[in-house]
Amino acid sequence: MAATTTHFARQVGTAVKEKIGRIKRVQPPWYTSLMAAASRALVERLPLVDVIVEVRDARIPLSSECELLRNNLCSARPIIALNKEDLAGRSGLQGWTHYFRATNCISCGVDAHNKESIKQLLGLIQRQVRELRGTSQANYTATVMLIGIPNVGKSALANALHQVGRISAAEKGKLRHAKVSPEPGETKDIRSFKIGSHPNIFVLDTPGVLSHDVPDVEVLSKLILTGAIEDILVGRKEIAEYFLAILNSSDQYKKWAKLSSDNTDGIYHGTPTGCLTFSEFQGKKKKQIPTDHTQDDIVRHVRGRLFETVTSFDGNISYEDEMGTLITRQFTALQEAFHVSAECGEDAHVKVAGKLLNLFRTGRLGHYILDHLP
Ligand SMILES: Nc1nc2c(ncn2[C@@H]2O[C@H](COP(=O)(O)OP(=O)(O)O)[C@@H](O)[C@H]2O)c(=O)[nH]1
Ligand SMILES: [Mg+2]
Repeated sequence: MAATTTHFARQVGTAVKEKIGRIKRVQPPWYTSLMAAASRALVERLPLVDVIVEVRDARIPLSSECELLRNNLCSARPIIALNKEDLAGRSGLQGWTHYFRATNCISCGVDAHNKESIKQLLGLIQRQVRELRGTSQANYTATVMLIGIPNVGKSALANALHQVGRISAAEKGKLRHAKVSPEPGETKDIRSFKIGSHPNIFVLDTPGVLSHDVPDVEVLSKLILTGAIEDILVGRKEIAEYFLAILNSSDQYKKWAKLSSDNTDGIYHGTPTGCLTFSEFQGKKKKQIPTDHTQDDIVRHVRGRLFETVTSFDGNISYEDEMGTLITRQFTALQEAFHVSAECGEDAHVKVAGKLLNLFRTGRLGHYILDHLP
């Protein structure tokens, strides 16, 4: 990570650490009594399962390591599933899967929303099960545990494996659903889903677990940016500033030259050039039909403005204060791109930050891997 980016990461992590220090709780806010109970339940179950799939966020292959697993040795060799491959970029992940394989782990990139990708993960699980089963009878039953920090996509993977897995037509008719949510901490219990017959394979979806120790500030900021820890511990604006520092130091924006207003191929259908007043915005909103198409226009407009602001900036972004100046300009430019009314005053930048983070977290502002290969 570039030195300037580290500065913005540290700002987020330090703000959170200070807040935790001020509230003087014994445990950090994410380590709820539910998480403590879940951690105990997982430690008890770990020795009983046949295959462990450690689900990590592909954008942070190291920072999303599940500490509970590191501290509790288990007989099974875990499969490290780098989920959300679509957000990290497949090519960037290759080095990581090689790295994990070199450390004697089985590893693969996964996209929980892609059937082919799920089939590959299922293949790895079945291979492990076959090795364990050896020559035992056909009614052999294996249990696979999905384990990881919150929000890495364990429940989404459990659902996808359950859908894709080889189970009878009658069982397919009664598919169960684990709750999937963009907020961390939604899975409260360990639940089992059938993902194969002959041999029977069951996958356990589990609640996300984090350590009760506060991690290093940079890891903390990455966990917040990627959504493993809730935003409430620090202002959204600071998190979005950190994201903009990453974007400005990356190559992602360079792909968006065609979307800048110097290159209007009729791309900004109906987007305003000036700042809208609140009543103008309300009037416009009534006329708009909220479709994905509208969203796409906003995404294009946002990308274009980001490209313009970085490329027209004549300061040196390797200095923290100059990166800060660029980021302030970007907030102002994005206010218009996101149709945030100037009347929102101070709140305008917070609104922009929330919308920008949403686009980053849903992969609409490019691919990012925030950790560095050791
Ligand atoms: N883009 C993308 N989003 C995913 C993927 N897997 C899960 N998600 C999203 O990540 C969020 C957390 O997923 P969830 O399964 O509830 O995570 P859990 O807390 O680990 O069970 C949800 O908004 C999911 O839709 C993936 O492979 N790609
Ligand atoms: Mg879950």
